[in-house]
Amino acid sequence: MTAVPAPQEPAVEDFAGDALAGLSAQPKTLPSKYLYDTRGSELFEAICEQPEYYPTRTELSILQDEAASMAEAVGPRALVVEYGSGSGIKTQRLLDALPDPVAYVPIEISHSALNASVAELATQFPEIEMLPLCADFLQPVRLPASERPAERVLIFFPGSTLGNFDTDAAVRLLTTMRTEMGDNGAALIGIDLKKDPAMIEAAYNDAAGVTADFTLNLLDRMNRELDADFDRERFTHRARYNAIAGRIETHIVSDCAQTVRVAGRPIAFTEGEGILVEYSCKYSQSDFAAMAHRAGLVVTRSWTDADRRFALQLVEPLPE
Ligand code: AVI
Repeated sequence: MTAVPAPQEPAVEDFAGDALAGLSAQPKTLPSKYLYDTRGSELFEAICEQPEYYPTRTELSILQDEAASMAEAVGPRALVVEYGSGSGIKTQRLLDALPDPVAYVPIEISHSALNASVAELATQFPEIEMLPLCADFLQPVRLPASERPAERVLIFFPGSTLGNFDTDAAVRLLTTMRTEMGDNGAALIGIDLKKDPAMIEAAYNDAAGVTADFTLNLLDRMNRELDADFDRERFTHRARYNAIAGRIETHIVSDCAQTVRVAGRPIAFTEGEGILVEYSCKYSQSDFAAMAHRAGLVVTRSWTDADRRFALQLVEPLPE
């Protein structure tokens, strides 16, 4: 299966430019998308296996327990679009549950990740047309037409990846979904719910140190790719829940005053100074409904686990 490039090629990421801009800003930041090089993606898979990291297994259990009800709400012959292609088992559960989906369209910027995910699904679901699209899902794309006519578009965005965007960016992404789904479409979105802060913090500070390794891998990546000279031993992972903003804020914190070179430029750190590398926003049902409303969408169904840790929300266009 060959990936269909979007009409406009995805922009090449400018890691050096983004890193230097973020590290020169006050406070220092780095875009969270750079956490996912090959090693970072492996470490993220390992995070999902940690006992403290409840979102993945909770979302999977909802997909399993509520499959029939989701199938009924979505209906037959959907064209299933997935933003990103990193969620193999969740996609399988959804495609298994839906009645006669006509096509699967993963939208993913990395050719290799796209091809790997589609190769596996194509053998498991030979009757579903695979239409991979190599593009940045943050930009609106024209969806490919399936051979068999689709009843409606269903956009699948699991994993609470929406929570890695701040509210305005999340609303922009929901607005893109609203455009892409058309007037008859829907989106099924995984969100992590607000709960006991201790449980949330534990999920981002696992005892085995896998999340710390994932975060600090960004320093190794800059050393490799940007000719930087970070000493990992002089930095610490810190993930704290900000209850007012309702989000985990992950920082890489400098243990001492030091100057590091990145792409030939000196970057000075004071002792205790942090680089913000990720937000993981947690929502109440009403927080999410308000964001959806700003994007012209309404929550028509919501499925949660018994402990109300996580939710899968079905959103559809707001009636005119
Ligand atoms: C991908 N994303 C939804 C994860 C999260 O929970 O925010 C990334 C992650 N970062 C640390 N642990 C997991």
